[in-house]
Amino acid sequence: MRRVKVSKGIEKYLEERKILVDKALKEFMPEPSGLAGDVIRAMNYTLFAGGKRIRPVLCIAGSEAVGGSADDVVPVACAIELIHAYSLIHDDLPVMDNDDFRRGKPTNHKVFGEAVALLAGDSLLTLAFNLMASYGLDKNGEKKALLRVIDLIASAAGYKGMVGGQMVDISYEGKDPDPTVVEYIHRHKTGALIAASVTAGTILAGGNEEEVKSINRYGQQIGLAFQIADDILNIEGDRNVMGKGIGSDKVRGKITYPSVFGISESKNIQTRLIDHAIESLNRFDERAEPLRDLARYIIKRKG
Ligand code: GRG
Repeated sequence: MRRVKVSKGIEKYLEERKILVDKALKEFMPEPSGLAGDVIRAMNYTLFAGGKRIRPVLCIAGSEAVGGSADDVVPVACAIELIHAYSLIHDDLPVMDNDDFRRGKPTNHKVFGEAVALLAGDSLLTLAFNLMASYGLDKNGEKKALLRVIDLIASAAGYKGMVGGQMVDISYEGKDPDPTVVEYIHRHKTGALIAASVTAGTILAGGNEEEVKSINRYGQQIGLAFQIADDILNIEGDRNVMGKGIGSDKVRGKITYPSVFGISESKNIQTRLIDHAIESLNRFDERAEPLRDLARYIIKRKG
């Protein structure tokens, strides 16, 4: 197995962009108040309970790769993080994965109860679309690109993407490992939103169609590699870094890359995906360097 080297600079890049995203999220999020304050409290709880902010950072990096800036895309990058937070809350519910801990903290329903957690997820999802629509209403011009991005993100989050992947994931629990099914689950459950994040950044920054296509290909490849890395961390990860239980996939009979291909071959597949992702960026100059480093980081991360 070949070792992949991650540049030290990527950690600084991630940290700086994460600070920017966190600041914007704080500005966008409502304070818990009024009769419905409990649901706002629950939304804020998961949104600010840690998290790497990898999807919004990818959105920013997708913009920067074609000469755009973080400012051009921050509202959309934040909207994507709201969608991600919703998916985690719902994923942890007893009717889904029934997890008690995430990011080292009790899951949303453990703190607020199942009904409030369900509503908090629903309102994070809907708030994401409010945020993108009001950004469009504020902006002069470029509305077509924004509508295209909203359409892309809605598809990636819904039955054609994340929800579809989750559907197959839960319906195949306990069934025989199958390579076609596991690829479908991972590309949809996790890969779709990751690919949409980086592609959205490129579209909003005015990337041309060839650039958008290449970035989308890159996103699909790192998206699949990201979930394979998650499968491997569920076996080899450190509970303290992960902030959640290890080994849960096996207990639940989940179809994962290691259950289909074994750990060693899963690592080889990951490395090949990252190589292909980086090749997709051949036509880009040094402004795409963070994307190349993010691809390598995705399979080297510890949590
Ligand atoms: C529609 C009822 C309903 C539920 C939807 C679609 C869905 C629930 C859940 C799928 C989302 C999910 C949990 C995918 C797994 C992807 C994954 C590896 C999540 C963790 O992402 P990180 O590592 O998390 O980016 P942090 O904590 O860094 O934000």
